[in-house]
Amino acid sequence: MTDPTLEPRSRSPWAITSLVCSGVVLFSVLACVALAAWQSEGLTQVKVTALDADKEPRDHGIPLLKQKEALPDYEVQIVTQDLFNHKLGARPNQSATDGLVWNLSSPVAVHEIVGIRLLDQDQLVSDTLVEVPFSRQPVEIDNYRLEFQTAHSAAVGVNSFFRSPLGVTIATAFVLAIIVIGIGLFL
Ligand SMILES: [Ca+2]
Ligand SMILES: [Ca+2]
Repeated sequence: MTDPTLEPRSRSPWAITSLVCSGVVLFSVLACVALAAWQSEGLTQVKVTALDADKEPRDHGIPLLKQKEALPDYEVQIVTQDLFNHKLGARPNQSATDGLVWNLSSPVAVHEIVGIRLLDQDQLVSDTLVEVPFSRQPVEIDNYRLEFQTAHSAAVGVNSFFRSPLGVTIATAFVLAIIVIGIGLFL
């Protein structure tokens, strides 16, 4: 790589170092863009459909008493690699036979998702009904069909870049290269 603005005769060790550092900066920026684009797919919507209303959980089985309240209280959680539970909230007293939809206000990167969990919320401990890995195809398990929608976004890509060890390494190389170039300018 030759830079016409640099005269070979006057090239000091610092000039070579800054040239190398400029290369590192350029490479880091390109790697950031490439990795961010590659990891930019985020989960935006979860749809849950119960296949058989008779098999949905109920809070009690007493006839005529509070039939509306007895309906299931579905809740969806997204579990990510850092074992963080993204709680999407509950839908109290609603059957899922017509399909219930949860939209994510901030999409979760799909490559970070370990599982998508459907629960029936309860006053003490919510019961996990099913848990499935992320899938681009609809998943049918037990009494439920789960469908997922995704979208690509720069925010998801950049966030997951800075959370990955490779991203942190590249960002560190970028910062060090900038510091070295900065020192070189003052010498
Ligand atoms: Ca209920
Ligand atoms: Ca319940």
